Amino acid sequence: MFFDRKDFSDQILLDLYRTLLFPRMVEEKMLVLLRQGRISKWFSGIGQEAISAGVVSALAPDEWIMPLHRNLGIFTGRQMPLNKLFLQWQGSEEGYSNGRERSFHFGSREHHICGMISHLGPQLALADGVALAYKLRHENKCAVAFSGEGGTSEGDFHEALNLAAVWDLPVIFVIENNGYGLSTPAIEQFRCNRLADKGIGYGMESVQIDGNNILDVYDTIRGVREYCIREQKPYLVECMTFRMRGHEEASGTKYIPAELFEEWSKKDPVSCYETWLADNGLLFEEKIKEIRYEFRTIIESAIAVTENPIIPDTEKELRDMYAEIPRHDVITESHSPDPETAPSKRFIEGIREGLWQSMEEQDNLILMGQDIAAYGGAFKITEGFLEKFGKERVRNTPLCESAIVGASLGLALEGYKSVMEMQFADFATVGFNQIVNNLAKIHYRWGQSASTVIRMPTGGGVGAGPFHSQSNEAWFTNVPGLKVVYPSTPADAKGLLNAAILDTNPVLYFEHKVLYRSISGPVPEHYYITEIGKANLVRNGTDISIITYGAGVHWATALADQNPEISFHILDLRSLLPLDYEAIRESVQKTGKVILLHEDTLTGGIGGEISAWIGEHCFELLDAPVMRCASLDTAIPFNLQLEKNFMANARLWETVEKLLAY
Ligand SMILES: Cc1ncc(C[n+]2csc(CCOP(=O)(O)OP(=O)(O)O)c2C)c(N)n1
Repeated sequence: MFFDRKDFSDQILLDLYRTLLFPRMVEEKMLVLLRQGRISKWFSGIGQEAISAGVVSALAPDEWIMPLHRNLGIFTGRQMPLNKLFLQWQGSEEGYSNGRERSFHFGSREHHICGMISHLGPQLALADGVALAYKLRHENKCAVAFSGEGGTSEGDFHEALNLAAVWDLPVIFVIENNGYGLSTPAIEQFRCNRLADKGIGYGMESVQIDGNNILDVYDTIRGVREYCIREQKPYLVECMTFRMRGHEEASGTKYIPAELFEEWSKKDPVSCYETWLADNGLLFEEKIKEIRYEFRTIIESAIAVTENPIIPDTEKELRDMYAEIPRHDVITESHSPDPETAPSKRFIEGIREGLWQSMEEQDNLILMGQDIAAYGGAFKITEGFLEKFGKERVRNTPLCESAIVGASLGLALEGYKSVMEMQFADFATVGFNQIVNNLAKIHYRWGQSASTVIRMPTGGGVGAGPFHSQSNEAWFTNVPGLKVVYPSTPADAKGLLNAAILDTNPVLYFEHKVLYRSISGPVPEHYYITEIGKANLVRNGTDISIITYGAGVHWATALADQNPEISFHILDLRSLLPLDYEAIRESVQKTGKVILLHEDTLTGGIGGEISAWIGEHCFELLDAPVMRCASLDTAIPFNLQLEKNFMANARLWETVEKLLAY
């Protein structure tokens, strides 16, 4: 292997050796521990260490890295204490994730490392978000994200690279091409000659290098980093390497031809570099022994302190799913505002005003979404925002929901808040993984908050068919770590949006499209919040309780207006996650007869969950079975008559009659 020392000092060359050798020795120890059954799983990076060591050495210590499962060298290269790493790998409470995460699936703010979730691909867009934060602050920094060659087949790879290119973000995308996915060879993974060639398609500079040559990696990344910062552009680096062990230790290597191991063992990154240093008089045998002894001692003493079993604390487990909301002195409007003092506005204006005032209040708030800038968004909610707040904060995005949700998390890592407009709630499906796995779980996993809001224009009634009208809120109420809010009045539309933006957790904000321009009501002009998790008593009554939200609130009040002889008790939940159980209990107590009404389909809708809770906790308060009134268990149809028939509202009166007659 040819090493070109360029202008590197002896000290740099020796430091690189140490950064390269240490993870190799840690790994060798891990393999022993694995055989002894002291750790459960290990993804080996033996043979690939030069990539992590070169990358981490070329970056500033406060530049974020998004490593994967074979990048031990990133963690050790950032000087993370080895004993804490061992504790992490053994699932100890004293590791980096309170025993909640395995192997490399954790991060550390202190070390500017955001570890992966299991899914390959989504971490790439986080680097975009971080790089956007650097760019907005005009900092001389760039972010780095890793992918294996297998991971490049994921849609997330495409979205992240395209977004970085379009937004001119200083990100280095590093592909570690070790020839195999789990067992799948590169020939069954892609058809381009070199993965570096993909850069051309994104309008991005790229290079293919020898990933086993520490000096090549270090020098390339150093230069590429300078380029990314100077030019404010991303760069793709393909590092050719080989994995000398199985995908993970239990999976073996039978599927890899033996000749490949022979060939690549001659290119071992550690021994080749060691030999070169020795040949050039920079290392000698005694020194090598001394360094290895030093490392062995560190490693042995780090493992010695690892045997504390976790005593589960359920309260703590539940609490840690969410980040604490910081104290603030914003006015909380908990009830419907006074129509005498607050001007009447349409629902859409409530949303718009909340967004506008939040943008004024918080200059670290970024808006992102398709067509939201000059065009003002599909529903014109952000019309005029570009002119007022500028194109850095009001950002049109390419069509890449997953990358934008990922970027919002990257922004959060760097202290920015963002509101993403999902053009229609239906399209959350293509950002689903980022929402339910990355945003939702990160705080529980390693204490990082994901302070983002996703606006979800939702619901039917406009004849828009199965993919522009769905009620998909229940997909998310099943995911701990998320908050789900769903206003029904203009005042709550504003207050809940402001609260969502102030919250430190990921909040899905559902806004019903039919309500946008059909509903008006008093909206206080000042900046205020409506507390998340608090329901609103719309009507106090004694015969039947209707517990509902969104459009359901208006169906219920219309029905109550038409039937004044029945005393309806109507509760607007406003928040679906968390639910206001106290208000639900009070509603049950008031009438003993409960209808759970929602536009969402019946099976698996939130009504089922609330019904179960009432059955468990309020059984003695009931005078009749809890009834659910929901939309049909079908896709939502296009034809208006079919759609009307689909809607829960079509069966509301018959449900009331049934319950009254019980
Ligand atoms: C989205 C997703 N699909 C499948 C897997 C299972 N899986 C884990 S690692 C792996 C192979 C990855 O290959 P590559 O990206 O080349 O990285 P390498 O493991 O070779 O470093 C697979 C299929 C996963 N983690 N995520």
